[in-house]
Amino acid sequence: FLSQPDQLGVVAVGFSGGQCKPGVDAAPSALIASGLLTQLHTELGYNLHHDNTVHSYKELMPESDPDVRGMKNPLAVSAVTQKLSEQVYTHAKEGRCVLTLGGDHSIAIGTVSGTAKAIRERLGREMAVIWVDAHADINTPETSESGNIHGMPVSFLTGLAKEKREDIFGWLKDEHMLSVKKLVYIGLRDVDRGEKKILRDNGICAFSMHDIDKHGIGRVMEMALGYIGNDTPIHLSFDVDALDPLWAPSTGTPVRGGLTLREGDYIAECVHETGSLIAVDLVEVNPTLAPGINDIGAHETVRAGCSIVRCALGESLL
Ligand code: 4U7
Ligand code: MN
Ligand code: MN
Ligand code: MN
Repeated sequence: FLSQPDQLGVVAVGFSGGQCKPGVDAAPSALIASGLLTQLHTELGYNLHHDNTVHSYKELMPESDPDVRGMKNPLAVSAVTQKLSEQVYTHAKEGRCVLTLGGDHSIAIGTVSGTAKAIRERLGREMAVIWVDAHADINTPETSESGNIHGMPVSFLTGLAKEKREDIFGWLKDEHMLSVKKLVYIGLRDVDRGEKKILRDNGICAFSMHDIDKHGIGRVMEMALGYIGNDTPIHLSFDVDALDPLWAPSTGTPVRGGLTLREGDYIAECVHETGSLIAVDLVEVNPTLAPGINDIGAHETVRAGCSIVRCALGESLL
């Protein structure tokens, strides 16, 4: 699906407005400082298309941003994701794979809408999304108890949540949308009551930690990729909190009982092996939330995030 498979578009998104804890905006710089982009170039052989900027989108920040339908920072998140959607679209329409370094998971409203539109225009097809996360991020503004938009991106992307106001996600048009039938979750273990009803009512394909314990990650990936089917472009949206806090403690909403680092890497490797990967998001690394002494937690979390990205983009063990 990539007309330029060795070309990688990179967007670094230093944005934290989809939730309340500062620091997740520092992740792209930390990931890049630890050598991620250099490795992708020198070890994996990608030609990088990157503006060498960590975008903070300061120019898009509204003077005041009151809650709407309980959503926090709705104008800021909408404006940033609208701009990001265009950035990602610009890479994807050239046939490049797109790597987005977040930022909190609200930014997936921008990344997924951008690739969905580009894939429709280039190939006349609908892509699939593999959402690897402890959480389902499918709250509507009405089911959300926190009001944090990083818990809502999937509901806006699938049209389960809608808002007429152009400046609050009303810019999302049909061409940006993802079908609930083309969505697969892996790693779920902290799903809100309203979200469980949404998953059930819409027959959404989801593999929880229970399923991974029961079948093993090998069988779960067979089932997940079997559901998507060969010959469907895949956008991988990886929330680092899918990993167990043992491996990735520096994240805003850690949940115990998660994936091992190897299981996370394996998921990414399997998606790479399909040859259908068109985009990767790595989100929710927060290097300022560092349990333990001497920032060990932050260092380990950044390292885990880099590993996931390298596996998705084709680093092999042998
Ligand atoms: B993340 C939560 F209530 N569901 O809506 C919510 F548990 O992108 C958490 O996956 C959302 O990190 C977590 O606020 C969003 C909560
Ligand atoms: Mn998430
Ligand atoms: Mn999460
Ligand atoms: Mn989180």
